[in-house]
Amino acid sequence: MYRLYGKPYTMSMVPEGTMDEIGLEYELINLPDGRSTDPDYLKLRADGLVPTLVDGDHVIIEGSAIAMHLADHHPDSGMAPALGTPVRTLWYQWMLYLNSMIHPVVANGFHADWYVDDANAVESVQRKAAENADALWGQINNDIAGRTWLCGETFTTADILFLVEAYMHFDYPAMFAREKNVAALVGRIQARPAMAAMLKRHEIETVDLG
Ligand SMILES: N[C@@H](CCC(=O)N[C@@H](CS)C(=O)NCC(=O)O)C(=O)O
Repeated sequence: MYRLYGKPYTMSMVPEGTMDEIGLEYELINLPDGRSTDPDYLKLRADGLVPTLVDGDHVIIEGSAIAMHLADHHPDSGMAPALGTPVRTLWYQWMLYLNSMIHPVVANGFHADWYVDDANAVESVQRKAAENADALWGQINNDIAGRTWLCGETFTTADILFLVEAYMHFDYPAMFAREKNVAALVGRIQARPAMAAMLKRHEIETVDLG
């Protein structure tokens, strides 16, 4: 059985939601808050962060990479578009864009103290991160006009990552009110039974986007 190391309301929701959508059984181990210093966990993931998936002898880190691995290993789920298709390329684009462009900005806001020595600068990092996040979601909003799901007509892991990143925005109710296409897509994603159950389990205060 898969074993996932995670924490509530973190990137571990991405592989967790992927396994829920596919209908896989897994053991979930929630770690205590903060970077882990447990030597056994550090053997799995050296930076002490979550998530980590143990799949037999195979250890995989990075929430988005784990989700892509799971989707590829369960092709019937349709969670990863078929190799060689334009939708597959779009899937790569969104998985990497959300992971590498949006998530670091979120992390800048949440963990501003990781990025500056001067405690007085923390607030300014947070403010700038918020500004940058708002600008990026505005661009995404224009980009996704008319889409049913992020990659087109099929629900994929990119939608799960989209949901997680949207709900990690520092002021998601205001962002949803401004960015109507983002709100509509998040509304469709969170209406799926597996996604609704996951948001509830993580005690995320959802916005009614129906
Ligand atoms: N891009 C990395 C992000 C890893 C990361 O920043 N994890 C955070 C949670 S999202 C963490 O473990 N933080 C320690 C803590 O806040 O307790 C991934 O997806 O694996």
